[in-house]
Amino acid sequence: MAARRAGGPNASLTSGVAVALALLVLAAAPAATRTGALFIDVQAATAALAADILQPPTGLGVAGGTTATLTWTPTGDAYAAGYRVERAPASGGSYALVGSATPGSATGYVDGPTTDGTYWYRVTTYAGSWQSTVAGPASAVVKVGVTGYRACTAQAADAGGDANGYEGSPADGCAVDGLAATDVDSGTGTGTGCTGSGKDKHRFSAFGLGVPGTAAAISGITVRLRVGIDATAGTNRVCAALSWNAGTNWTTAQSVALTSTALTTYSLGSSSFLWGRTWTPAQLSDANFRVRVIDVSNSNARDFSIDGVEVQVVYVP
Ligand SMILES: [Ca+2]
Ligand SMILES: [Ca+2]
Repeated sequence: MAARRAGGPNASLTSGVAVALALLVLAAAPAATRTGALFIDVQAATAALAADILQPPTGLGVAGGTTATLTWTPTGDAYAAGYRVERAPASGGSYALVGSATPGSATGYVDGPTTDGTYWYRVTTYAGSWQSTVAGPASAVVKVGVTGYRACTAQAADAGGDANGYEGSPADGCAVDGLAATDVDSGTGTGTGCTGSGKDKHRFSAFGLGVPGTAAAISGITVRLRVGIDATAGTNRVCAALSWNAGTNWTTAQSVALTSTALTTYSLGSSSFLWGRTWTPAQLSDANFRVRVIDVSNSNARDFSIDGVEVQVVYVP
């Protein structure tokens, strides 16, 4: 047999066989082993294969605060592409992927949960579809800014429909206490949109949200309504829009279908939903912030009851 020469036809053939063999080894390796074959020298006269284990990062640490700041020492495997970060509400799981850090020399990741809590993290190294065993878990306490749900303490009917909003015991529409304000035979039209002029509307205010003026950002606003109707036939829903300047301008309304005659709690928005705009703390003050509730039904015989209107704001302290 002729001697092989680097770069010659035989060397190419040998390399090609080695590549094919490497692919076979990788394809055949069960994912659970997290090991594979590494093709280590494509220039040599005879290409070499070596088994290797992709190593996780070491020294995983997490610092708490308004975010969770992860740090680690990178893997020693130069072919690593990056790291996957998983989070769980307890050390035992269940873990879910929250993000990744690249390249393989990366040394950390910042995660921003939107609710207070103790969070557990673990990190794996990846290279293609190849993944290391886990580093961690390690935990940190994250405290974001959250107002808790605050009920309104003032309200007034708006124009539209019967022009009297919740005309029955309107003050009962703020605190959730089982006593409800009523809007009987709501509206003057049969449209089912939130913006129809024939729909009864009522504005609620003075929530005492108390978002500090030093807050760095507003993350989300949730409106919680406790509403009932006299019958569920047809199309029945409640819409809510927000004002940041005492009712001069309003956001696009969000809506929810009403599914029960009993007083039922419905949420609009979320801890990460901003109703289509960027807010400042001052715009959430009692002087400026308003919630407009719009009762919508295709029947003008529909009666609406509202026990409470509450708002929760999540912010970055
Ligand atoms: Ca009314
Ligand atoms: Ca009430």
